[in-house]
Amino acid sequence: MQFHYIANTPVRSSTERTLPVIDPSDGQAYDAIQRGTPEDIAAAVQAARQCFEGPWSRLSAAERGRLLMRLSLKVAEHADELAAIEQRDCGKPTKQAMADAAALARYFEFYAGACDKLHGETLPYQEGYTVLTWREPHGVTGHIIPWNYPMQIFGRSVGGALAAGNCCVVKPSEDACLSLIRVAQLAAEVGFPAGAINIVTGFGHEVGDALARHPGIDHISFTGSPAVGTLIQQVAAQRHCPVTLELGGKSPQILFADADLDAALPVVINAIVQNAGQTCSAGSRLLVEQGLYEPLLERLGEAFGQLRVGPAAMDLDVGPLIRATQQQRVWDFLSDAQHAGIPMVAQGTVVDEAPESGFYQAPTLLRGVPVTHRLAQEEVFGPVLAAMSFRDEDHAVELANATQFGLVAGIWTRDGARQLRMARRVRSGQVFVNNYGAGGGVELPFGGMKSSGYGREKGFEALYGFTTLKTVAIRHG
Ligand code: TXE
Repeated sequence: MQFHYIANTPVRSSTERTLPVIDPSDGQAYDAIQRGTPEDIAAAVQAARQCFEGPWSRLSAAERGRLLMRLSLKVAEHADELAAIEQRDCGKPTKQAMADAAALARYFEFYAGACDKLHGETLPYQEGYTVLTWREPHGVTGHIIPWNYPMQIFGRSVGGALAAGNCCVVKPSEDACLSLIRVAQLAAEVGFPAGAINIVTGFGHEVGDALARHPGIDHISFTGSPAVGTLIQQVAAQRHCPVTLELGGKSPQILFADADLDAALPVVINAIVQNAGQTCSAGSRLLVEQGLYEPLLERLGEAFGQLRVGPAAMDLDVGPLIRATQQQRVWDFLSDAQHAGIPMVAQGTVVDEAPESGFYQAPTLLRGVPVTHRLAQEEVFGPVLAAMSFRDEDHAVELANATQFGLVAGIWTRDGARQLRMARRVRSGQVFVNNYGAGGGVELPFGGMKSSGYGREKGFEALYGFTTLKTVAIRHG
């Protein structure tokens, strides 16, 4: 049985109700979490506020940094344990789960070093004045985390917020909370004061909503679906609470005829099958210059055909999807494709060892996907790659920008001038040229344009979002 973690203490839900924890590899329940309530959120916010106004505010930036560094080392020490927890909870193949644990340690390391580098400025003003700006923490920040990369998203969001001097209330996804409860315990062990990191588990419409509405939350960081992002924004707007939203994408991989295919193909495949395609920055659209289209699809089809899907512990190319409704969502997209006559080029194989009760989906390559079809417009969040061809650079830009999203883009060409032109013209928060960093790059600011959201997490840039700026004008004499 798992508990909330509030003020460094395991806490039961005020109603003592629980929710099952399901292993996506076999669909069976193996543990239980607390089904939190608005009262539990209120308790967590109070603990965070007391910490923010008490022990947390007495720490210097350097001391905060040392604590974060201790947590980074502790996470690294417990990487195997955390990866094993995440693997079972989310259905991640071992390599992916280990990479996530390593990324979590790296986020804390990065933000440990950033704490005492964040500073304001002195500004020119009228004669006889000194004007300063101070970067102050918001206070208590709320973090609503999805199930696809719990540790990584916790690292980038909570790591940045703590570094900037905030205390945090975290609402993990009801589908994946176990690793985060453990990380909060590790934080207590290395000396984080009670209330700096608080975890309340439960349903989004119950505790997530209560968190977004709570007047004691001074900033909300949300990663999830556009629909829930809209709700959070509406709720937060009623009390003018600042929000950072990361709402996913339909990111294009754009291949010109002069691309280095040996370099591109493994990256293109990984960008859509990593975490079974349940990645906000998944490269889910493949735009290929006409002359390259047929030979590329042939090579890619062969590679897709060799991909193997199975239980997380088998550590194959792809693990299960998170839950039955996500599997159904992918099936719906594929059945729509079939009805629309969109040809399937190739599909991987679900291995015989995969229990029927698990949530498996073979990676699927589709070709000739019309730009207006929902497969080219909406986030599938499964291992489905939609290929289409383009005539020239203008056409590539038109297709790349023809969705509501704008999170990441990959551009593959050897032509240096075209690399820069394309990087400028594609509307997305990140552009990778001759590489594709799905989820990677702790140092690199990350966030979207258009319906992919706004605000930036990761990198030093995130610290600006987790602070508010105060201007102090002092008249001399
Ligand atoms: O997301 P939800 P779901 C996309 C992806 C996926 C789809 C649906 O396309 O197929 O969203 O996934 C909490 N008030 N992404 O339904 O519901 C919820 O408990 C406050 C992309 O799982 O948005 C969880 O903690 N919070 C994305 C978090 O929101 C609420 C990652 C995300 O869940 C809430 C996940 C409410 N009313 C899904 N309702 C990405 N950008 O990476 C739910 N939540």
